[in-house]
Amino acid sequence: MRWCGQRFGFRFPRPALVLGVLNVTPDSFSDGGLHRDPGLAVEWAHRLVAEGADLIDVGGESTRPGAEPVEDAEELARVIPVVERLCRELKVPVSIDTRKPSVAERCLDLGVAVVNDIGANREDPAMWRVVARHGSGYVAMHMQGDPGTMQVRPEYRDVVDEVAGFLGNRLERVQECGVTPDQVVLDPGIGFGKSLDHNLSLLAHIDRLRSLARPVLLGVSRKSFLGRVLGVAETERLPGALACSVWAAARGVQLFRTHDVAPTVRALRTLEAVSASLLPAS
Ligand code: HH2
Repeated sequence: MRWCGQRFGFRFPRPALVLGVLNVTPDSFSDGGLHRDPGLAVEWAHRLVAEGADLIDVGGESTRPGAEPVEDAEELARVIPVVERLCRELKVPVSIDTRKPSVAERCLDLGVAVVNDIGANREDPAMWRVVARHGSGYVAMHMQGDPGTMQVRPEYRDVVDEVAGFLGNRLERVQECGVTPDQVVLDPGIGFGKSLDHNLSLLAHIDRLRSLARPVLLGVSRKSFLGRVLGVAETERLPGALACSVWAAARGVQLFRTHDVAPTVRALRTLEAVSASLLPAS
């Protein structure tokens, strides 16, 4: 299996890929305000790459539960100075975490390789046309509702079935707009319109997404469901995130979005060393 676009290409099986998170927002739930100065943001991205990040995922709008939407112009003003420099300076692909076709398009013009679309639940195909036109990578993430209200009593008949069905449907819809399957990665959207039980069920049965025959991306880093499991604040959630990532990697998940690149890379490399010593079942 391949995941590729005009500016990047990865072939699987291969060691798991790690996306380093770079939020240039004032209000992201765990790193809001830390990277608002473009110079510091770029420095941070270089550090994440040195720690082993395979891609850098830049976000200019917080999508934490209860977040208010940000205007296009404001989001562009936040991300463009950083994206411009990262596309020139980094040796790894840059991805843009946005729901807005206008932001995606501008970033792709500057050299961004991947659109990470947490708003893949939309009905308007404008974003998919942008991705098709630029031949970029595309992450389609499941979200029930919108960040403003998504955590108000999320409901599913069968969360694993519904999320898998949604992602399969998006894979078809994007192709209708000219995006090829090779460009697409699928993400169950942990924490996006899901209760604690929904998140845990999705993780427990994450291997069911393999039937979609596309690489799967997981974002658990510092998320509140870990706080509920462990009873700890954001700064103390790394062991929980590593446990989930290793669990998922052992079940075939290939991409991990994280704020904590070095420990995530080390945990995944350890798992891969153990797996490489597995004897075939007799
Ligand atoms: N989670 C967040 C943002 N973008 N993208 C994908 N594909 N998958 C995720 O799970 C995901 C995502 C939320 O994390 P963060 O960026 O740290 O927070 P905020 O939305 O507050 O900026």
